[in-house]
Amino acid sequence: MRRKIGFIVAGIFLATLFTFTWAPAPVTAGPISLNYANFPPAPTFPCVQMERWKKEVEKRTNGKVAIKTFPGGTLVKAKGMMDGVIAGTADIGCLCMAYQPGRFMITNAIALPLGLPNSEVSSLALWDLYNKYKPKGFANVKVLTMFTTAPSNIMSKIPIRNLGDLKGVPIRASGGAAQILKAWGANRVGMPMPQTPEALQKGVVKGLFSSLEVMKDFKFAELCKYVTMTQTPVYPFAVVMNMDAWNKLPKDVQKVFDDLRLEQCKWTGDYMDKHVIESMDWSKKNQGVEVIELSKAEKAKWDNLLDPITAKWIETNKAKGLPAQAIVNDIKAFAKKHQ
Ligand code: DTR
Repeated sequence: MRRKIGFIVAGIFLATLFTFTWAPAPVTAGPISLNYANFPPAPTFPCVQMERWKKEVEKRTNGKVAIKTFPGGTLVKAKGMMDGVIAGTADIGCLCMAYQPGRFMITNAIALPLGLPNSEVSSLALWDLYNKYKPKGFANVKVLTMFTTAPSNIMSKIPIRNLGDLKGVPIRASGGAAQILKAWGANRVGMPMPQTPEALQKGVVKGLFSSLEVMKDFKFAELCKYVTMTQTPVYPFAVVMNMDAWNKLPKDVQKVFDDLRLEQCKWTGDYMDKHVIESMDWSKKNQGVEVIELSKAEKAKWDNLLDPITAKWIETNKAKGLPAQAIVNDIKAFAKKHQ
């Protein structure tokens, strides 16, 4: 009896050993699962474009790929997005380049006050700019798409009808927009968008400088009853993927992602432009927001103060070895092409 049990135990042992050492690797069932991190809340445009991309990917790969989305900075926060993706905390992440301005010098040049007309045109120009210069800042990731916001305007609790009204007023903005607000005499306060609602509520700032879809998406229209139209600058965004995660994808899935790059750029630009209109209709009708158009003479004063900014950017970056003048010329030419 003992011998019999001994044989059975030995048999089980050998069978187990064989299974684990010699059996072929099991075929992984189910879809490839990827995490996609985003920093602002779900109803905002970076997350709306994320959900659209997820839907398209899942459809076009016939369910071979499943995207798990994390809005609201739950997986990676605004300023840590690029490093979070490089480290693999998230497979994919959406970042606002203005939050790390020194890191994305070339693509951030699209945020100079160049009078770009709308999100669709400037998104396509940004995509051309990225493809022409392939900046080092993106060398360690796979770029899945890029896009920009619509042009920025001042949203405020107090009416700003001229430069005098803006003098010393604390206004929240990030990145290159800081220099613009400074040139106009405002007191620029820097922080990423997700911290802005609290700063406005607490009165740390009296307004913000951004594209106008946030009036509805963040309900800023409930606090900011005035919008002063300046229509500059746009902000560039990128969606990037961890390089190892990218390299592990089957070729047919990589093709789906690649085919979506330009399409997603254009889709987001178009969505943004339409959503700004919706947001302002809602703000005026439901929240009684007043839109202030500067007179021609007043606007000329504001514009004159911005003229030196681009010239200074060219000079500083030329000294650092960047083809700065060519970059600015290219942005203008790309925008003209897409207009
Ligand atoms: N204008 C930039 C970027 C930005 C514009 N709309 C949104 C919505 C959600 C997050 C960021 C942004 C900014 O002011 O931060």
